[in-house]
Formats: sequence, C-alpha cells, structure tokens
Amino acid sequence: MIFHSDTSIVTIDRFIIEQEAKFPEATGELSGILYDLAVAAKMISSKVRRAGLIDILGGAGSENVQGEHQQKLDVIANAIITKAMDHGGRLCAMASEEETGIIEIPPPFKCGKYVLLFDPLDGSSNIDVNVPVGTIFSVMRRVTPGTGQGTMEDMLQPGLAQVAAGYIIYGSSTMMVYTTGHGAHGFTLDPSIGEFLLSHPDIRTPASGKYLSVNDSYERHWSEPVRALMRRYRGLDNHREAMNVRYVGSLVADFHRNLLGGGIFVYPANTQSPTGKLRLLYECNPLAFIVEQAGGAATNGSHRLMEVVPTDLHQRSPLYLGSSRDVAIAVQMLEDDR
Ligand code: AHM
Ligand code: MG
Repeated sequence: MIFHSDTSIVTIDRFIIEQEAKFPEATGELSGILYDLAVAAKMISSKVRRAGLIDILGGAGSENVQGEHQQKLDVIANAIITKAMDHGGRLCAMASEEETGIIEIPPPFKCGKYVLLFDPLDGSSNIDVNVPVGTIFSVMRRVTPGTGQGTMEDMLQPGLAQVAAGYIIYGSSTMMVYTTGHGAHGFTLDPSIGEFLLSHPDIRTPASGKYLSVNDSYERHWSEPVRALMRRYRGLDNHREAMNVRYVGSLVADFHRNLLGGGIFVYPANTQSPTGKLRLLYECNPLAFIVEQAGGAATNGSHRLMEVVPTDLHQRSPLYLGSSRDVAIAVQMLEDDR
C-alpha cells in the first residue's frame, strides 16, 4: 500500500509552479528568480560539501594543479549567485554583503522589475570547523520607473516591500526555506537526484520556545535592560523557566533550529557595536519575513524590523528574532532602553 502524506514527492520546481498558478496575475518572473536561486544553492552546496578537501587539494591563496588561483568559498558563492542571476532578464540590480556597491546587470542582458539582495555565505568563518553555514536572500520589486538599471532607491526599501525571501542551510543536509508571503516552506536537497524536495510545508514556529541564541561574551558591553532581558530568558529573575542556550555563531544554523524548535535569536546593540552586527538588508529582513510567515516575530528592540526604512545598503541592526511571545518580552523589557 502507498502511504500518501503532505510531503509526497514534490520538487521545488513543481511547488513554485503550483504556488504561481494560485495568482492569475503572476507573470512567472518571480518563479524564475526562485528556480535560479535553487540552482545556485545546489552549486554552492556542492562546493561547501568539498570544503574539507580544500586543504588537501589546495587552499585559498594557493594554486591548484591547473595553476589556477584558489578562491575562498564566500567569494565563490558570491560569484555563483551573481552569475546564476544576472542574465535572466528578471532583475534590474543586485546587492551582496560581499560587495561594496550595487551589482549592475551586465550588457547585453535585459533588466527586469526585481532587485535581489543576498549574503552569499553567512558564517563562513565556521567552514574551517565544519559548522553549518548558509545563504540568505531577499527579493523586492523595483520602485524606479523604466527598464534600465536599478538604483539605490530600489534597494533601500523596508522589509515589508519584500516579495520573496529565504535561506539555504548547508548542514547535515542542504535545505532551502523560502516564502513569497504565503507561508514559509522548506525543501531538502536529495543529492542523489539533485532535487530539492518539499520536506517542511507551511512551517509554524512555536509561540514560545525553548532555545535562546545569544553571544553572551558581550554581556559587559550590553545596556542594563538587555542584561535584565537575558536574565529573564535564563529564568534567573524567577519570571519564567530557563531557556536552553544554543549558539553556534552561524546565524542561519541558529535561526533554523529555533524556527523549528521555538525560541529566540538575539544580537543586541552593545557599546562596541552600537547598532549591532547583523545587516538589515541581507540578514535581518529576509529572516524576519520568514519568521513572521511562520507565526513568529522580529524586532530591533523598538520597532518591528520589517518596518524600518533603510538608509544604507550595509546598515546594521540589533536583532531579536523568533517565537512571538519571546520577542514580545524583549519589546516590553527594552522599552526602558529608549
Ligand atoms: P558574517 O556575515 O561576517 O559571516 O557574520 C555574521 C555571523 C552570523 O552568522 C553570526 O550569527 C554572527 O556573525 C556571530 O557573531 P559573533 O561572533 O559576534 O557572535
Ligand atoms: Mg553575513
């Protein structure tokens, strides 16, 4: 007997097509962007899987047997995404955490109506110790008229303008999680057939969670309300049960665990990094969109993250991201910080 479940074999391509069919006005361009990102993800995954062999086969700064210069994986990932995405005629510009300015669409390729912002390989310092890393992406519609190159105005839009966002985690398996504003859905790569298969349809994050992810070596640089908040999460002020602390220092890995298991990822501002560390456009907003679609919340401590209007491509933001009740505690306790 065949057992039919919600996760009966559905490839990411078929899922994207079926989602698109629900919107008669859709032109297929956004679907095309998502397909291309899935292809880039498979290419990056195959490189990451060989990462431990780089020392054996030749590391960054050295030359390989063909005399070619070896590149670091974050540089390679940046190039893979750029090349997978620049020629489809759907984007009018890109921006990457790895690049200072806007990445233009090179001629003769046509410019389209969307912009893509991405962090090609977040947490790449973890590669050397075999900890999962991730790619994060965000797609917005251009706001400038015409069919030419996109501009800074197209990039500097609040997270609420995102039409799609997601991440790829290169962990014990490779997974892509994305949203187009109709739930957050996860796909696991079957490397033997090279397909992402639907494994986590309509992810819901618990309203209150068990995991707290924070780097508390910065405690001495936090404000007093942030310290009090962390004591609350740890159950030290007797207001709630202690959360379990889990922090690998790789945002996508920490976020993914908390999304499925419930909890909060926290990277507060501190006296050394007055606006936090993580980037609003490449890291915070895409994950905020995903977590909200999964029933969670994201704030910078004083505002819903996705409402913040960016002023700089590489702007940083404090980040409180996860289960809605845990984020609400942060909002309430950080009022004293303002
Ligand atoms: P990166 O973009 O340079 O890779 O840095 C981002 C990473 C995140 O993955 C992680 O959550 C954070 O930096 C860890 O920072 P810290 O070592 O200060 O805790
Ligand atoms: Mg990063």
